[in-house]
Amino acid sequence: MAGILDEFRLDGKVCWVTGASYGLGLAYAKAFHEAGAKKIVFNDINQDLVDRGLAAYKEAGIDAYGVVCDVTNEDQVNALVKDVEEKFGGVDILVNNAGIIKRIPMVEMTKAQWDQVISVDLTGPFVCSKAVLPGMIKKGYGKIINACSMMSELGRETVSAYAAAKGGLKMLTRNICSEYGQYNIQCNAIGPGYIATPQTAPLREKQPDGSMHPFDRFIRSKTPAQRWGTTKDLQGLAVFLASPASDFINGQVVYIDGGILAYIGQDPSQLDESKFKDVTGVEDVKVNDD
Ligand code: NAP
Ligand code: GCO
Repeated sequence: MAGILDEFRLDGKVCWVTGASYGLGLAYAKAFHEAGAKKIVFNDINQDLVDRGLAAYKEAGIDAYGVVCDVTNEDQVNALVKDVEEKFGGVDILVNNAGIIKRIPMVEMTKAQWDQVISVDLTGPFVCSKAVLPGMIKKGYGKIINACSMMSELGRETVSAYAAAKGGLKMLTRNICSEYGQYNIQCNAIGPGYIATPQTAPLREKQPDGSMHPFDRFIRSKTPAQRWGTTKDLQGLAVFLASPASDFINGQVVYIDGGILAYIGQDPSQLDESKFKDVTGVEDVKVNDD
């Protein structure tokens, strides 16, 4: 007899995770595989990254399908979706994970830099979702999971374009839910707090004198758990939102932040550094920060 844990399984499902050669995307894909997914499809922007991803999946015992595809390029995205339909029967679960950040004060940010962030982080999910929705409507089944952020709720210095994109992505999540929920399609978002990945590596780098990066200390003072998150912290929610267990959850952003959004924070100078746990699970492949 099927029990409650079977509701969390992804048997027979084709999962496409964008920008998943490393970082959070790779962690989501590994979790989907473990939950029984039939095929993991991922893309990245060049062959080097796809090859790196393929090696990582192979090492994890996953026969993934990796494709060079820029999420901002509608022709490439449509070609990927068509190819996946022909080879594996169409995308059942899409994770709009690909994202970039530019940490530049707003008055110094060029319009081209702004456009690039909005294009990858907001337009990319629109383009990819638009491409998979007709197949999902036909099947009467589909899950779309967007990569929101603390910056879907909060602002901070230097991340204006990223915050605007992630705030917009929260509303795109609600709109996909509103428009396509009638076809048994659920669109939700994961809102990670500060997670140790290459994207956040510059914020954790030790100072030349060996001391902690001030932002590292700041984040721990803002996080009741007093640590950075790891990719493992996010895997359970990803599987839940991809699985039948969440079939009546739609249009939500679920934050996994160690309590940041609930807490006003404490004076960073009062933190006892000797009690900090080191972060684990950092995939040290490439630092993406320009
Ligand atoms: P990451 O380590 O930088 O990985 C992002 C991936 O997306 C990279 O493989 C990147 O390739 C790829 N990518 C960038 N532009 C692309 C494009 N146009 N088309 C296809 N792929 C593209 O980031 P992460 O930390 O794993 O984060 C994953 C997602 O979660 C992002 O949307 C991020 O904003 C979000 N998020 C992260 C955190 C965190 O603390 N780490 C917190 C909240 C939300 P390149 O290496 O070539 O750029
Ligand atoms: C930053 C960070 C963030 C995080 C994440 C928070 O510079 O503040 O990179 O934006 O990556 O999105 O949830």
